[in-house]
Amino acid sequence: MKNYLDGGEAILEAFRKLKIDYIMSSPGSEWSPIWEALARQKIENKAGPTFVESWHETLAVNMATGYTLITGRPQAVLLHAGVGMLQGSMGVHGAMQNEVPMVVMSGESQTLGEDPDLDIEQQWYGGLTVGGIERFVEPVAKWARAVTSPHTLYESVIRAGEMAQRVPKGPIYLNVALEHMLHDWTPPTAARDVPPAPTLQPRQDDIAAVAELLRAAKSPVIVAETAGRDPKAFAALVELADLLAIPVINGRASSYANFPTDHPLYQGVGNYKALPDADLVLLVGGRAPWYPARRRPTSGKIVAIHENPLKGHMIYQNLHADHYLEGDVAESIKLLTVALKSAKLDAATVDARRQRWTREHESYVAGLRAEREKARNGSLIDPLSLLGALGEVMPADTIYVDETITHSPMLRQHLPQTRPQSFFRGSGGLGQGIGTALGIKLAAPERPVVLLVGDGSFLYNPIIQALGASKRHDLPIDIVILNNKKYEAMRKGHVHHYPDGASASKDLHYGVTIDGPDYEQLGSHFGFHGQRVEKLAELKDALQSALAATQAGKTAILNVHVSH
Ligand SMILES: Cc1ncc(C[n+]2csc(CCOP(=O)(O)OP(=O)(O)O)c2C)c(N)n1
Repeated sequence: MKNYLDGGEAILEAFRKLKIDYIMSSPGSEWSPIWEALARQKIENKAGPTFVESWHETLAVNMATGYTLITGRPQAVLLHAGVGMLQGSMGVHGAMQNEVPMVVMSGESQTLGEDPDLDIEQQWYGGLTVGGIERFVEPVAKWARAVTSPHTLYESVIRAGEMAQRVPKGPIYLNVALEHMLHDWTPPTAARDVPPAPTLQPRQDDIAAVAELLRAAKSPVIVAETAGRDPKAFAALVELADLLAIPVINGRASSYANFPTDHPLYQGVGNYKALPDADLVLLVGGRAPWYPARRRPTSGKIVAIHENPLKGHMIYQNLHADHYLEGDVAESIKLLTVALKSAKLDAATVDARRQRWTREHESYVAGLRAEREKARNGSLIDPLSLLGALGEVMPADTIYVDETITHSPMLRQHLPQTRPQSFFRGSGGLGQGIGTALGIKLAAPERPVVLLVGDGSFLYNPIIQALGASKRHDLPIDIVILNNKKYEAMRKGHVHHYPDGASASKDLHYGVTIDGPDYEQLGSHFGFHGQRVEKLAELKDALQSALAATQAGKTAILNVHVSH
């Protein structure tokens, strides 16, 4: 057996130094140098990343996203040439929008068979080599370049991993020539262990100024949008809100569990009625908190808190911020709490506020309960009944991944989110939910993971490939399809713009009906559990059976026929 020390080993060693746990990949023939290095890693029983193979590029990227959403640590994604990269590009675009760090790589040949001393395979000459894959990737990645030589390869990968973690976090793409990977490599004489990116925090003066605004405020409000992606921020927000009895609202576009929904200060999603009278609004992790953006929701001051408040990937934003605290969200909130703990607080004002918002919380929760009870009517399954049943059946540490459309607002309002990292909604286009859920399961194997997905959205996913990955990598998840047999969002949007048009008048719609398959049977190829649920009376038992199946290691697909 020959021991090659080449560019493949350089890349794998860089991944080891970056403490990358997983290489998510969908195969391509440029990766034989990495596979050779991985085989040696295994034979020599050496520590290093685990190779996770997928049958589809979207899946490989999405699994990396899901894993990093839980752990915060970037992973590696290896795709094939320009074609694989294009296939995975929507996942990369989603990672960019979600500020998820990752190192994505694909390769092509530079010599194309013309080097008499290097017999590369012939498929690279023809359409496969495009001569600059990075041009495909530039618009959807934070940074995209070709590695310049075999001599810069190792440090280029290290730097890609370091850059991905820096603010704004995001996907870094490297085009690696096959020839560079096949080239001999001399490891650096003093290879370093790569430190994680430091946590950034705002200046103490800025913290003191905002703490004073908070201390003096009579009616402060917190609007949280992306804060809860980090469990430390979830805990820090609870401590700050508790200290001053500040009500917490999840922003209209919130995509994470930011604050415990059973906390007496929690006031719901997009429930902005407290904002007009607020004299101070803390906007925690805000991307697009108000709509239309021009409509300032308060006459009070607005403080935007995030390491990257102005998103370069968005074409337009108007946060109306009067102050910024720029740095890690958890760290900024903790610093505010420390400053306020040493300030003189008006206990009577804080007490009165707590009582008022506790009453408001109770009435809000009672309103939600009444909505759910009203929906339990007849034999059909109103989506609200499904959400109620999930709340009753699923354990408190369940992680929900949301890929629904018209049901999403009610889902975010009604699903219990009492633990950190119990809710995620992706960015970008449809079709990424299953992969994200599988990546989340990989990072949190002890927690139940439920994907809630519309029938239309489900069909954009690489379903068979994802079920294969669930089986092969032992990642059992619950897939609950909210099946209304249509793209309801399309119908709604059409009627919104043409309320008295031909379609609305004659109920004649294009782009709406879905004549889908028996979704519950799709898992049968893998020995998975599946059930079609059409009656309300069957729903709870069905959810329990699905949970039992996942606890026994099998993914479950529930095809729930919802009434709208
Ligand atoms: C990749 C991609 N293609 C198309 C769309 C456009 N789109 C947005 S919502 C939607 C309908 C989704 O249908 P479904 O999941 O059944 O939800 P419903 O509208 O019925 O609530 C479509 C097609 C998209 N967002 N992403």
